[in-house]
Amino acid sequence: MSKRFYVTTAIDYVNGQPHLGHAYEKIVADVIARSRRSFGEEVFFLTGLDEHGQKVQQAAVAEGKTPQAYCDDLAAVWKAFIVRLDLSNDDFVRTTESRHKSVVQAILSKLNAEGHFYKENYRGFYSTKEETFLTDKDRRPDGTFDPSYGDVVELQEENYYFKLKDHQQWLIDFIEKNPDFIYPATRRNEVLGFLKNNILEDLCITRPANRLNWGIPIPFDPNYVTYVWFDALVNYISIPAALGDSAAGSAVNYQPSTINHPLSAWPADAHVIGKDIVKFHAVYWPIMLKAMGATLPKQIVAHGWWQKDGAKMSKTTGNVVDPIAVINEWGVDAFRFYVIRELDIGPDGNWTDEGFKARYKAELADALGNLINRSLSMLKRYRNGILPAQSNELAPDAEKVLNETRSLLEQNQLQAALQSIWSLVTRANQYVDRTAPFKLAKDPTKAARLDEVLYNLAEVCRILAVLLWPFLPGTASKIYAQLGLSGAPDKFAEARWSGLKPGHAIGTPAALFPKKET
Ligand code: ME8
Repeated sequence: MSKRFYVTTAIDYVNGQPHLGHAYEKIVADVIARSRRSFGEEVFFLTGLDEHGQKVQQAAVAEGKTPQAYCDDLAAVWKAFIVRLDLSNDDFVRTTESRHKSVVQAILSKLNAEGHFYKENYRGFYSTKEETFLTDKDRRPDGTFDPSYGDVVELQEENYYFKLKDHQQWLIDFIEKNPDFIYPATRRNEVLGFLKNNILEDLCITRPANRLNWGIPIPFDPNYVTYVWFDALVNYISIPAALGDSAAGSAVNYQPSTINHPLSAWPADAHVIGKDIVKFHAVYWPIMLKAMGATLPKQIVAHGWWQKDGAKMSKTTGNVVDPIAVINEWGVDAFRFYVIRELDIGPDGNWTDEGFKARYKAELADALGNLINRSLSMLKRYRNGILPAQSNELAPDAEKVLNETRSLLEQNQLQAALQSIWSLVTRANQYVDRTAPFKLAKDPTKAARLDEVLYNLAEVCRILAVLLWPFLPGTASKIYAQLGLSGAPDKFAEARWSGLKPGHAIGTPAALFPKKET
């Protein structure tokens, strides 16, 4: 059985509100997953929820619920959210599931038995909001801690620590030898700079159960639960292990009982995450995996953060984008298109309602929508919807875009891939303007030329459906249906010229992106 292409998102804090940033990250991962499937690869796409920790415990108490009941209620909201985004995930992990908890405990037992942990008394500062210990290095010049840490309390407690320092030089060497491990290069350089200029502090991997009990119990010491980040990172390997992946299972010392069709996915090919959690994924996670004896993921794909109207999104100031409201009004594909077209993976992005509407009008309604609609309507009107003889006039343009798009998708250049696809949309719209089929139709001596033009346009529409499928799956399927083709346009190999056969009857054209009065 061949290994699947394995792509993940970060797992979201269950007590947060699903917002634009979460939606963006999931759509990026979905486009990557769908494009690989389109290339003919088998894929495993995982997303899910991070459900443990003090904040969840406190919020549940405040609502008079048990933490599990509180998480179950919110998990339903998140699952509905990903359905609205049209995600093609294969599984959905919740860190409170026993299939995940068993693997976390198996890893803890293994690493403990192999001497990776030690117990130590610590006196210092603690941020509950970030669930992390702070040191003097975290203070601002005036001696205070940044308000983003919330209330910082001084405490003294004994905990278990994971020895990270021993692995520091190995990690530097690994990142240097594997230039694609952290994408894009700006983030890679930041991580290398951090590792070369600081001595790694060992990682505190427990919290005393008498202070925080909403966590995975430490198998070798009942007085402790697992630090939420150690728990959360493990999701990427626990789910494959639980689904019978042998590479994952042997690394984590965990074999599920009976699995009929064991998964083969580890190592992950792409962990898609935001810029704020690069250190967890590019420093702690590789060291955890190395200590376990697991193969490392191929790539950490770190995207930037969205702002709205040039300012941080914040519920308190009301400066937020509600993805569901946008989807309700404009459709999921318009939303998916805007976030990928507007923001390349890496830099920060800025959502403006005006920018969204402008792209909707110019690129979706006037460019793509108009091309499909007029091409198919003219074929219907002038040739009764029947494909004329094959003609190859636009074949070189289509072929160029096809090759370019594939290579850009393989390099995570999703924004550039959309630009490339739109170059074909523009080319075909210019072709309509230049050849003027509505004039040709009036002149019976130009019938052969009109046949050529109509074939070329319909075939470009079909190829566009295939190229667009990873990005705009609903729209791509509608184009296929309007072309009278059955099945989904989900195979990249079918984007080769001459898929439409002469004599084929198309379906009924209909507007894909209705114009709106705004
Ligand atoms: O960090 N723009 O969860 P989370 C773009 N549970 N992306 C954003 C964003 C924004 N404005 N705000 C957040 C956690 N994100 C942990 C992850 S993984 C083992 C554990 C991204 O709900 C953020 O960068 O706070 C992260 O990748 C994801 O949303 C989940 O954030």
